[in-house]
Amino acid sequence: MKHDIASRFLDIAPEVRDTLGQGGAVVALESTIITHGMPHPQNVATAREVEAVVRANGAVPATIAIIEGRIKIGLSPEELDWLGTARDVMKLSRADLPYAVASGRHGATTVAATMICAHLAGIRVFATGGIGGVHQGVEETLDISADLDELARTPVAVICAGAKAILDLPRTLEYLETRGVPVVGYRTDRFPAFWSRTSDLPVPLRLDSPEAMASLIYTKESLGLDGGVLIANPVPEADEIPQEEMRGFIDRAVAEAKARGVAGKAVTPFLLSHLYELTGGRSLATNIALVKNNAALAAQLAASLARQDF
Ligand code: PSU
Ligand code: MN
Repeated sequence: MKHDIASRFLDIAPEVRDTLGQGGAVVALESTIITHGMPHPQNVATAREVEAVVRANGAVPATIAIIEGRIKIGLSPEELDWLGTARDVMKLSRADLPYAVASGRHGATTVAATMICAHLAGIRVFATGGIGGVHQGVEETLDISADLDELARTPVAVICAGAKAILDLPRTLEYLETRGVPVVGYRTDRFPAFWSRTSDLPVPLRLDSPEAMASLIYTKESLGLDGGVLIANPVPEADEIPQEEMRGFIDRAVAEAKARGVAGKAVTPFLLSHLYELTGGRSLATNIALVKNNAALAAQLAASLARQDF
């Protein structure tokens, strides 16, 4: 545990606490994907499956959410079920996490907030779907996800399938470079675009095994370099929606969001649900597949870090 103060606010599930205490492998999982990223009941089914994938790959899952102001590190099956249909759940990033805790609210953690909570609990690896990034039209809106700055400051490795192509991907990568975040392609030279295995962009760095990534994280920590590492893991080929096919859907969804004046925190959830309609549900099937794929890699990485076999 990072601070004793933090323990006042954290409820760490017994299995997670025991595993961390023994230096074992734990993978943090976010909850915004459950409350704001997928429809019910696929959200709960996916959350369960993702936890099972983490276990099958040698680590203990810790899904993170705020319930009545308590920071939960690891949810019970009942809590997970409840979260799947709960109302009045805030979408929490760095800016509003302490508000939700102080006022006893419920909250789902985004990538940024999940990193903060994972770090407080002593978890070094976190699997998600896609990170937030620089939005298209940033010149007008200044909409840059707090996920990017969190990656620059909090030492948690985030395994994602790249960033959603609803974002401005070149500027997202540029921003990460400026802020000193290592962006590593897993067995790829191209930055993946969430539903699609590749974008047109090269990925800055490349590693081909969980052990090599564990070595990078260990070395970065040993050198006293703070901040996280972003690992970009392409969706499996069988589940992808190729870039050319996705582009038209994305352009329509982004235009619709703009026409309706959707802004701020609502943008990402709106685009995800609109794309679900436009693709006849295919975008969701891909989303589920890529999250599971990321959970497997995250567990392998956490296990390697725990064994120090690099
Ligand atoms: N990836 C998904 N579904 C999601 C998100 C990412 O597949 O719902 C969420 C993550 O929690 C991410 C957030 O942190 O969207 C980014 O939101 P914003 O752009 O408002 O920062
Ligand atoms: Mn935003």
